Amino acid sequence: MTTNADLAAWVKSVAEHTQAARIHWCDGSDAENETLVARMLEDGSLLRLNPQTHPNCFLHRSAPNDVARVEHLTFVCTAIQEDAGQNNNWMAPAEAHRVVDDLYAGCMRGRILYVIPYLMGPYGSPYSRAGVEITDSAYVVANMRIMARIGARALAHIEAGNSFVRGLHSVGDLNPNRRYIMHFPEELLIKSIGSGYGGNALLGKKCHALRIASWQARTEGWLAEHMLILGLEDPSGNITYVAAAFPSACGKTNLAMLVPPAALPGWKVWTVGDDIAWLHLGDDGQLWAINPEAGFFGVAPGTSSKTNPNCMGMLGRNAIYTNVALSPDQQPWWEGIDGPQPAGLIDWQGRTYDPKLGPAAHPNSRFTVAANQCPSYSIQANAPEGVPISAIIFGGRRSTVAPLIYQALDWEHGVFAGAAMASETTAAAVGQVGLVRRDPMAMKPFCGYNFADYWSHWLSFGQRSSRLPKIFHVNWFRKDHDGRFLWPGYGDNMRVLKWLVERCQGRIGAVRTPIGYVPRTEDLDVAGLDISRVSLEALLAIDPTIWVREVADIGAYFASFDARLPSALAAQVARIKGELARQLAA
Ligand code: OXD
Ligand code: MN
Repeated sequence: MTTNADLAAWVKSVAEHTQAARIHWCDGSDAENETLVARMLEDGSLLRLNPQTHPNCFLHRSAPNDVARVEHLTFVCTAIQEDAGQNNNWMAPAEAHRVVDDLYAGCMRGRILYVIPYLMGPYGSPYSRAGVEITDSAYVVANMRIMARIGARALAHIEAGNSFVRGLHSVGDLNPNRRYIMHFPEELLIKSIGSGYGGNALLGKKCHALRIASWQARTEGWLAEHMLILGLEDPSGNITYVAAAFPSACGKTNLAMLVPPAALPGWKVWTVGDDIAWLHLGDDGQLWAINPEAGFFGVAPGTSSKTNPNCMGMLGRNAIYTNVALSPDQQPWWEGIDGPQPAGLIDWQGRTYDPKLGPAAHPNSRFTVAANQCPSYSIQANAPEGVPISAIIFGGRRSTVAPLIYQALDWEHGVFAGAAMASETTAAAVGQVGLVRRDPMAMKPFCGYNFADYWSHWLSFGQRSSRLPKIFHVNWFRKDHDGRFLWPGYGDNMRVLKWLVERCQGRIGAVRTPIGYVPRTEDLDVAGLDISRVSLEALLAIDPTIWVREVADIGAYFASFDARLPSALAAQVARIKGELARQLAA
């Protein structure tokens, strides 16, 4: 129950409309979690994993048609369509309410309605924001308990008079034809039905902390971004904080927890967040970042002690796994995990594993685990003021075109580099994998308003401060002519980050090219790495002929935003085109 009359009235009206059997206000306590887990073990929505090897760990198998975010069923419902922009599906608010409200009618009959008050961001931070999710899924409650700060303190924050985002979620009948993820930014409201999958159902994450928060951030002068946050400690003990945006399933979690190679002694990475950053301009003119989340909802396949030892170090306890495979001794298993594949695997759908039926673990199978279990968790991760960001990284998955790293010439060019980002699609969203699509700032699925206005908002920071972070672009995924990755990636990405830190500290040179500052091959520390000079040159090469095509493509994409496109971005296209033409003519 609550003393907040608006909240009480909303919960009451939802309970009546959905005909929930009863209402449970979540307090986030261990006892509550134990009751919910026991209930889920009984109804089969959770399976207990091996308590010897994985204490307090569980497996959840979602409906096979409900395994990823559904961008085509995700809507931003603003009063004026252009405010949502061509980057979002749009429906008029009144119609959207009607469509989903019809589906909510009676949808919780015989079920418990859980009310989850939650806080996104550290306790006591002026940047933290509250929300309340109503859901009929105990699995959602258990995941929200890990991913956000739920319960009494969040409710107290709301009852103290702070605004909150309302999120209504029901698994409905899990029919994809009756599945919608609706956002009403003008009402600070989310309505989601028909899916129990993470990004569609854990409403604090993508729906609130990105889509609704990005809208709020524009009106209030801050940024809500799809970015990891990490601290890079150099051998002198100095920590440079970096925020990095990559499209889904491009290794953000691995990068956030990177373990530097032994050949770079004295370097260390501290994890603040792996998915979302809220960035505010401080009185000192620096951008300060908090991670609004309290846990990780990471992609399991490919995670191993080689690709992410820190992650493996936190996955053995208190974790919820979704759609991974199961070994005969009840341990979670996925493609790419350490060791040989055990005989007698059960696949993610609960069938005896048969390679003819596909992979054992779903390619978008996940783990949910508390951030404070991470061995590299930063002591600054809960600092109310956040951490000061010295560099922003944009990155994509590109087999060709983009070099291993470049630094933007200035803020305006950096915003261009982010807006022009492109990446090959992955399994994190429903749809064809491996197509190149423009994914500005990795926010294509998550920006709650018109991208053209979003880029103007980014550019406006250039007028507000002269102490903004430097902006870089990276591509770990460049391939050679035979389709082999040129760069080893994972821990060795620290070598690229070392150059970045040294650029921030003004200690290392670079070559000025039309697309930005690129390291000379000798500037990258490849001590102890088996890589040829030819490969290094290929990784750093900028082919002006290919870039002429790339910039034409970027220009055409920008032009589709018509008159709302900020002129500074069109000017960057013209500048780069001109410089490339002069280079080709020389
Ligand atoms: C995620 C995603 O789950 O980006 O973080 O899809
Ligand atoms: Mn993400």
